[in-house]
Amino acid sequence: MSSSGQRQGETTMRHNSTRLGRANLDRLPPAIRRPAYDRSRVTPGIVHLGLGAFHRAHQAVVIDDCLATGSASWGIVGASLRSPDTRDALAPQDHLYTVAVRATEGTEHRVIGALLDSVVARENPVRLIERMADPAIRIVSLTVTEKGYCHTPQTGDLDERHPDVVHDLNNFDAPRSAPGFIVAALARRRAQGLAPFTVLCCDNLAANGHTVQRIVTQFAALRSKDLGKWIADTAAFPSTMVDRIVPETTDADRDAVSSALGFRDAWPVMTEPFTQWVVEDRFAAGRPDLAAAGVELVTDVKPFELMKLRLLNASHSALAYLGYLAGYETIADTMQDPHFARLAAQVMEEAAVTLKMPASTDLAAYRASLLKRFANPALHHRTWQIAMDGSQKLPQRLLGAMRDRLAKNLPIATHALAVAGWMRYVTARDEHGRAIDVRDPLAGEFAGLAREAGPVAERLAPALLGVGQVFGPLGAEPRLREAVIAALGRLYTDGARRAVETHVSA
Ligand code: CS2
Repeated sequence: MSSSGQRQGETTMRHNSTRLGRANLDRLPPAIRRPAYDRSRVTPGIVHLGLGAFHRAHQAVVIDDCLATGSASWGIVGASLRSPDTRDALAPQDHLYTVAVRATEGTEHRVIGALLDSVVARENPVRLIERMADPAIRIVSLTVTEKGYCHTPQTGDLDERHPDVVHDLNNFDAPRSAPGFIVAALARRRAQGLAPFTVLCCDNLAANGHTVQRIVTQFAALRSKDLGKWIADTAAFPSTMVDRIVPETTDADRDAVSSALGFRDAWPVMTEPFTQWVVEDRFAAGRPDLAAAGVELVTDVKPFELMKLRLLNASHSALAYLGYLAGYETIADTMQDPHFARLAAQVMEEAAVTLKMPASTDLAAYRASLLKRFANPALHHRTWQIAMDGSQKLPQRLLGAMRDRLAKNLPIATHALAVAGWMRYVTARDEHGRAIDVRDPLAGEFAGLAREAGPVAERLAPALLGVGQVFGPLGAEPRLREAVIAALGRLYTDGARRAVETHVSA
C-alpha cells in the first residue's frame, strides 16, 4: 500500500468500519444495486478456478443476472489456486462484493451475490477436488491467465516439462495447476459413476475451449489412456470470447467504493460499462439461462475470439509496451497522445483484413468502440499490468495476424513495431536506464538474452526471435526478422514516442 493510500484508507476506515455483508444489504443507499433474488435459496452449480477481479466483474455478474431470472441452482464456488488474499477479503463479508462501473459521466455500484463460497487450493487441494466432484457442480469455469494452462503458447500443447505438471503427475490427488485439478476431479467423477462437468475456459487463448480440451486430455492420458479417452469422449469444452476491461483494484478504489456504500468492502472490482460474452452452446450437463442474461450463444466462437484477440488485445499490448516505454502510466494516458491513438487504430485496421467475420459483424463500428473504451479516463488501467506475461500473449495477439498478412504479401511494419516494443520492454531497462519490473514466466531467459546481445537491434531481435516457445518457425521468417530488427533499431535510436510518431505519420 502506498503511504498516501494508507493514510486515505485509515481515514475512510473510521467512517466505514462496518463490513459489507448479508446483514446490512438492506441498509445500503438506494442507488446501490443489490442481488434481486433470495440468496439463501441459491445452491452451487459452478466451481470457478481463478477468483480474480476479471471473473468477479464479468462471469459472476452474468450469473448474478441468471440467478435473478430464476436459475437458483447455479451459484458459484470460487477457488484461488495460490493466494488466500481474495478469500481473506471476501469471507468476512459473506462473499458479497461490489462491482464499480466507471464511465466518464460517473460510477455505478452493484453488489453481487453470485459467489457463495471460496476455497484456496494451495491450502486444501483435496477439498477443492471434492467440490469439483460434487454431482451438483455441472460447470467448472476458469480464468487462470494464459500461463495457468501450463502449455506452450506457440503450439497449444501441454508442456510436459512444466514444473507444475511434473508435480501434479506425481501428486495426483494434491495438484497445484488448473489442468491438474480438472483431471483429478474428472477422474474422481468417473470412478464414482458421475457424468463429467463442462469445462468453460474464459481466458484469452486462441480457440480457448479446443486448446484446453487438448491440454486436459493430454494431461489425463499421461495418467491413464482410458481416462484420457473418457474425458475426450464425454466432457464438453465450449470455446468462449470474454470481454470487459478490468484494471487492478487500488486502495483509493477500495476507499471510494466503501464511501459510496457506507460499508467497508475489502475488495471491490473496478470496470467499464461494456461487457460481452460469446459462448459455444455445447454443455455436458446443462447450463443456466445465459441468453436471458445477455450472453450470445453461438455454434462457433472462433471468428469472435480472433476478432477480439487481434483487434482489442493486440492493440492493447501494442499500447502497453510502447506506451510504458514512452512514460505513460495508463492506457487512457497513452490514448491521449494522438500518435499512439493512431497506432492502436492502425494495429486494428491491419489485423482486420486477416479476419473472416459473419456478414452481420460491423468491424468498423467495433474498432471505433474499442478506441473509445481505451480512452475512458475513468479507468486507470496501467500499461504495466497489460505488459505482463507477453510470452504467453504475443502469439495469439500479434504473431497470428503477422503470419496471415505475410501470406497475403501485406506489410507488417505496424505489428513489428509492437513486437519490437515488447523486445525493448523485456530487456528490463527503460529508456532512462531505470529497471522495469518484468513479470513473465520467461523473464529470466529474456533478461539473459538481452544481457548477451546488448542494446543492439541486430543482435537482440534475432536472439529473442529464436525463443521457439514464443515465435516457433515464424521467428526464422526473413521478412519478419527484417521488419522487427528495423523497428527495434528505431526504438533504440529515437525512443518509443518518436518512433511511434514517425511510424504513424509515414
Ligand atoms: C488485457 C486484457 O491485461 C491484458 O492483457 O489486454 O486483460 C483485456 O483488458 C481484456 O481481455 C478485455 O476484455
